[in-house]
Amino acid sequence: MLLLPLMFLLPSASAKEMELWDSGELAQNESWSHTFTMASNDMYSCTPHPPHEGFPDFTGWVNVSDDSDARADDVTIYIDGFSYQPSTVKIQPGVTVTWVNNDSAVHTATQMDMSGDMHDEHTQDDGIPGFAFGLAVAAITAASIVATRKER
Ligand SMILES: [Cu+2]
Repeated sequence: MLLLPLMFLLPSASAKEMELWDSGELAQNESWSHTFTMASNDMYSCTPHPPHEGFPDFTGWVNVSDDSDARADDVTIYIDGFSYQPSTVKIQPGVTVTWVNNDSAVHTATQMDMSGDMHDEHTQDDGIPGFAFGLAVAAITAASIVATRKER
């Protein structure tokens, strides 16, 4: 009986793997690398200098696909003059991207949360109904256990 709600909780475990990637703070000349394994189209920005706080052009895209024009070799993106250069890279799964901060200011390369946006609609939303339904089943199970105990 207890296994049933656990099965419905599993989709929320897979949703956790969708954790957003983040370089953390990079001082001048520091770098950070991330290997992209799955097809995706990730938008990213700098946490201390986000688009909505006066840095509308300080964003980048990492497009991961098997397309013939996607790069198979590892890529370096330079953070220079409050911009990502190049700002868009198109790579194949398995490619490692390295960000190097050339500015004296501290920057990050932080994946933006696109949940609610069409980009990640089905991957982000899948876990939530499963999780809610799992909670409901768990609540009913707990209630029936309590009810059973009261009968004794
Ligand atoms: Cu910055």
